Amino acid sequence: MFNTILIANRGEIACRVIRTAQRLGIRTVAVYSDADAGALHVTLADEAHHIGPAPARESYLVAERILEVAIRSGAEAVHPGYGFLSENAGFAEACADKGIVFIGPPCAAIRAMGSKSAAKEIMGAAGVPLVPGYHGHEQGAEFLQAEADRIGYPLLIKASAGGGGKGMRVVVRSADFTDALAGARREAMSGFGDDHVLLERYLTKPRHIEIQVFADSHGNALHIFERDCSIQRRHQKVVEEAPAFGMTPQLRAKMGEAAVAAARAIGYVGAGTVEFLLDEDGSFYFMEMNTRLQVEHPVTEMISGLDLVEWQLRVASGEPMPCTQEQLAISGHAIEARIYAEDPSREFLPSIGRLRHMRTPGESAHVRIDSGVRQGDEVSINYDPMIAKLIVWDTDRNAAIRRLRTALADFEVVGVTTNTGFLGNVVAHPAFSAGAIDTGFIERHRDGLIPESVPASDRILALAALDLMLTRSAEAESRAKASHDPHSPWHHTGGWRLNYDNYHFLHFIDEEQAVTITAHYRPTGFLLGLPGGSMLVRGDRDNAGDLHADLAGTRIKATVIRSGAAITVLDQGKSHQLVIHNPHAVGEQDDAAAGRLTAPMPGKIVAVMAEVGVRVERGTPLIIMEAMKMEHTISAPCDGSVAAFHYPVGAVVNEGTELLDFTAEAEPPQP
Ligand code: MV4
Repeated sequence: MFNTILIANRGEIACRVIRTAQRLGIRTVAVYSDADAGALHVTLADEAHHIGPAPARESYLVAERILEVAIRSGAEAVHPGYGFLSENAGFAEACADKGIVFIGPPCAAIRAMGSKSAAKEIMGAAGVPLVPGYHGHEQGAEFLQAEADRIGYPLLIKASAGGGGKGMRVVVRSADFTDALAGARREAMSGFGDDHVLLERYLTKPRHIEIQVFADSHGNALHIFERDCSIQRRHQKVVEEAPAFGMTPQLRAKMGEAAVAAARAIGYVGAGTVEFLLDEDGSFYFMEMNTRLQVEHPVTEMISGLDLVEWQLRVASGEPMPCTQEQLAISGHAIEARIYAEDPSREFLPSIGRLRHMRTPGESAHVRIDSGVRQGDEVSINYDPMIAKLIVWDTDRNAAIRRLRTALADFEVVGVTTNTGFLGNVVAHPAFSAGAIDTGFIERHRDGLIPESVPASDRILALAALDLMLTRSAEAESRAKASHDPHSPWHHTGGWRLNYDNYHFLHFIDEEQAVTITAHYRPTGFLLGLPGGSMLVRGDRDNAGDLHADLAGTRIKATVIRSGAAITVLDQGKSHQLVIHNPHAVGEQDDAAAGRLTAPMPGKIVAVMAEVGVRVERGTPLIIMEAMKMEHTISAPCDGSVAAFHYPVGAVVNEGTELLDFTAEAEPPQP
């Protein structure tokens, strides 16, 4: 076994690999870019080395730099994680050349699976079922037309060098084939520099079923059952589960056998995944093989009780696999949801900004969270916006679904928009519970899955108002204590007015609408005037900052997070952001906006009005933001120049996000 390994990755997978390595007593070396200097994986590792600027092509993808760190740190092996260099045969080869173990398959196996048509050639020869079609070298249009007519329609034209759904065209009738072929070729050439295509019968409602395989260097190979990854959006997996709904032991054995045959056909060693399309009639067909550990491997770990990274480390160091096929068994059901910083209501646009608040459900035998970020971290535009993987396990699928719905509702994030509401709608959908799942699930049920933005309910407004009043009372109390005359009536917050009932006006902006709540003081709390009527409320905050509220006799616990003018209420699994609005201080607010270089509220950068390093005078517009269908100008707070803009035009940022660095001009010496 290794003494020291380098993890050539970042985020949750780097943290995950470090966790297992440290459990095995292995020293861990991390690498990080400028943007990840304070990242969790850097903190967790035993040592960490800077490898370059934020862009992955200048850091995590620079093989030479990673190898140089491996040699300098004495790492005997490199774990590539997934993505980045994990399926780069050249990197695997470069490791071997330096006498460093690449924790993955032989580079020949990586190369063999790199081309779709070559992969199909090998798999077909190994007896692995292929979709009826043509994947040979003859590419003449007439020949391909004849092949298309032989295969039948609907037909799929796929770019051999393509992947992830890119370069695919469906042809429904023979007369359309010639034009479709020409179009597919053009796209393949421009997209991949290779216009080689393959033809397949088009499966209209397939499921994406993948088999986890493992092989060691002692000739052993086995499978660790299947995962259903059909819930995808634009070829990006969203929800994965194991075992697959409705899978029979017989079909599982046949698919497992085919997957192991595929692994053996390329002399595989290590963790791999064989992806199949499962047709409605129970036929299955090889799609592709991934020569790395997959993002979704935790669901396999949860139902098998195995640690696949431990297996990777043992096998890569020359040990045989810890188990035989006969010793493996499925227990229960696991589901994974990928939590992204993205806005489903804005076509899933990435949402960047600082995680002002992040609280995850408690982990247990039922709930696992693989994350590479924590509260306070920036979610940047540089990398994949996945915040965490939320994995649940229970004894059966319905129990696991219930577990996941609760855990998603308890997953609190403020500072970026996330897809947790969307994920909750997916797993709550009757079609999901019924197992009516195939690769078209999200498109088919799309309307019911995207959370719609609705005005704040009286309950949300009451929680925001209560939190505001508790804050004002606490601030007044601390002011009174700090003053020389603590008992002065001016410190009294009871809203005292001569001959009038004691109350405050609370002004909010909600979904671009102004909302005013009156808060009347009462001996036991506040009587709120809400859009739907009056409500007597009271409450207090616990040490964790949670709000324990009594709303007209209903006792609840909610989270209310303030950041600047924004107030976010997290209640019943939903997050609702309001903006505190003081109509009498518009000038001040504008001045405040002019002085700050942070986003005044969530919005989109629509224009950058200055150049880095060029002198500007106080008040010169620097950035134009669009928010709530209004334009907001971020202006120069004083004479000086912009040192750096942090976000490009088009970026969607959250309230409080630092937008630029500004260098003030030195004040001329006072006479
Ligand atoms: C197919 C198919 C239907 N019939 N091949 C999409 C990307 C690549 N993994 C292969 N893909 C497909 N190949 C035939 N003959 C449907 C898809 C497909 C798909 C496959 C798996 C998971 C999600 C998908 C989403 C759209 C299309």
